[in-house]
Amino acid sequence: MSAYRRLWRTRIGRLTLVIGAAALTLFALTGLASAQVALPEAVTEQGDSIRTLFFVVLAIGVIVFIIVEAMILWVVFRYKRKSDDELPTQVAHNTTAEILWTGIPLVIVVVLFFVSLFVLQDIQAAADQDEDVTIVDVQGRQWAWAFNYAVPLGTELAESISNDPADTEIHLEDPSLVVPFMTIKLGIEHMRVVARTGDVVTVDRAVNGTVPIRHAAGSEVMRVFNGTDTVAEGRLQAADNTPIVTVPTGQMIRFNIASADVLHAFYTPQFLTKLDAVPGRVQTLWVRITDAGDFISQCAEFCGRDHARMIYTVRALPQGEYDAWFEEKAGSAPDPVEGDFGGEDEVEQEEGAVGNPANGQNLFFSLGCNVCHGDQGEGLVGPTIAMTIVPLDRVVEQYREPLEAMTEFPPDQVSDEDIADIYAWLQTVPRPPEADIIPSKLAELVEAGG
Ligand code: HEC
Ligand SMILES: [Cu+2]
Repeated sequence: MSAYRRLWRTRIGRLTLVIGAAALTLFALTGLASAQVALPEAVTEQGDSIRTLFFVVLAIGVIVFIIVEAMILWVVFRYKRKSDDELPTQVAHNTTAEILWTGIPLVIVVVLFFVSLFVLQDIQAAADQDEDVTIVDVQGRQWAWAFNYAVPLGTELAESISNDPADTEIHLEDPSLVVPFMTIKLGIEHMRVVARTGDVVTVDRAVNGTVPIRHAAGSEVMRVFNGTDTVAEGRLQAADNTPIVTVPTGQMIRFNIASADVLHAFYTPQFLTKLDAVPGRVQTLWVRITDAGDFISQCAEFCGRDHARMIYTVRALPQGEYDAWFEEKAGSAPDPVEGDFGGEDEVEQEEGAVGNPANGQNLFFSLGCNVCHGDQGEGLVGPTIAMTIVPLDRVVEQYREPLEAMTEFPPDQVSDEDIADIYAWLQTVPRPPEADIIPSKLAELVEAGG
């Protein structure tokens, strides 16, 4: 200790100590880099731009900091009071200094303004007209994510429709291509087919959190399919057990981000950017991913009780692997359906089933069951629930007190009758082939209990 005290007595010694302590502190702080306090490596072109901008700003900041601190220290030591009767020279005005301390910051701010503007343009730029683009419709809702993709249905809109959500009757060049419960897409708007009478197709508009917009005759009609994968079924919490959105590397990707209820945010740290999912509008995030891999992501806008469960994974595959994945997921278009369908009376009712299946079907989508169980109850993050063997009273219990990761539905939100209606509808929906069944713990429990 006394060695330091001796050093502190001389001016040069004190300077050495102060600078030494500062250097040690900075050195200690470098340890934070490995603790992920630093910016993650970017895996997108847009993220690279943001990262570069960050370091440009940081470098300017560090240079300004060092100069200012050095000057402060210099003034403190150079002009400290040496004796009581000796005052330093008093300076009242210095035009050069004033021009400098106004001019230099002005130049820095103007430079930063333009650099940021260029980066902003860079990261908001859409794909070129002739470029191939992968479009993923992202839907956030309390408390899950669904990732939808679309393929051309092979028909066009025959007459324009307005942006009025009450405008629900549409005409297609070939209406037989739409089948019951199918979700179609026009522009960015999702619509669910609920009925068809003659060639009038009745749709529920702006589902999945999209907004109603005007569509001109001749607009291409797409068939939407849920492309959400999961690492393992039945759970949402664990980071290795999340919904997966699959995308290609190298290609421009357009994420259309929507919310069915409250604010959520689509946030992948390695993209170095995040975008809110805002109810009533569809936001666009463009990225071009450069590195293949799985990137753990998380809803980044507090959205209620189970916000922490809204983890998801962005899986970037090389183009070839992605194409194979897409083809398998998209499957083939369902066979055309002749004649009318839909409306309350026409939904087939299994013998002995209770409840109103048409109401059940509407509830299934409006409550967001499809986000976790798939549009046909085929199972996704949650188990397969089409034609379940679990009896209705046990299913009611599941809504009120879920076994594990399912959202809880109290009676004021979904009545017992509503549950019976959903159950009735699910009993009319064909089960997927045995190989694709997502196993149900509840069914196991019920079977074990006899
Ligand atoms: C956040 C995702 C999520 C949502 C939303 C959700 N579920 Fe579930 N559901 C699950 C999971 C996961 C399970 C497996 C058991 C558990 O974790 O509670 C499950 C289990 C079930 C079961 C028991 C099935 C069995 O055989 O084991 C039924 C029935 C069911 N859900 C119906 C529904 C209905 C109907 C809705 C809409 C009102 C709904 N779920 C909404 C995730 C969800
Ligand atoms: Cu959220």
